[in-house]
Amino acid sequence: MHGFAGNNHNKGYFRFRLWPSCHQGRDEYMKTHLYSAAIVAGTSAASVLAAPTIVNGDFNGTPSIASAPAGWDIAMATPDVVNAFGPFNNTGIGWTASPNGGTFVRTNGVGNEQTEAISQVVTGFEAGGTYRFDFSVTNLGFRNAGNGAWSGFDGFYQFFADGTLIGTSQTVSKQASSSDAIVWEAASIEFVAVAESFTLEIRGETVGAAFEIAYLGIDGVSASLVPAPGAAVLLGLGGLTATRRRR
Ligand SMILES: [Ca+2]
Repeated sequence: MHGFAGNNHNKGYFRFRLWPSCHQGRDEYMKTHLYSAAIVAGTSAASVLAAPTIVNGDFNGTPSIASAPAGWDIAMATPDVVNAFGPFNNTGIGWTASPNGGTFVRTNGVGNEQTEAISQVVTGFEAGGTYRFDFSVTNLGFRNAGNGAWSGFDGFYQFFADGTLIGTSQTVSKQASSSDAIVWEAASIEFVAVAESFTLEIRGETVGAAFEIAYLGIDGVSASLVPAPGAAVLLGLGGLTATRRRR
């Protein structure tokens, strides 16, 4: 990067190329090329708007109790990184993989400060823009390894931006028995960003009271811009207006 900006030979080369040496006048040339630059700038702005960044939304990692996948922090209590065999799968059958595949995050929704959550400072959003998080959720239930009891409340996921609730998933229920395969459901939330960067917290919750635990799984979190109707056209017009003012 520094080589390009600081290289006088390159600068001179581009000056030579920018200024025409033949019939076209300098003013006329600049009008044409500023016009083109405005169009390009409008296109670039649209690309930036459409590129929010979540690191390791796949929740890739090594199965581990009381941990968060790479790129994520433990926000509350003790979430787990798990694969088909757990930790905490005592059912005797592997957990079905999510559409995202690989490892996923298991969070207990406990209904109090022991509720489990992960977080990450995400970037690339535009204040005022409408965005959508897509992800997969499941209710794992819990089989007691000792007496085989099958327990677990219904639960759901909450998403927070800098501590403000921005969306809630549908509620998911455990299967009828511990020998039934878990089922993943597609989920999404939409929200209006208030800043370019914020702390995204993903928290499991239970429909029950405190300590009535929902044993939940989540995987494959991605973010995308929800285009406003005509947004690209407005950006293009903005570029043209700026060019006219400069003339
Ligand atoms: Ca995954």
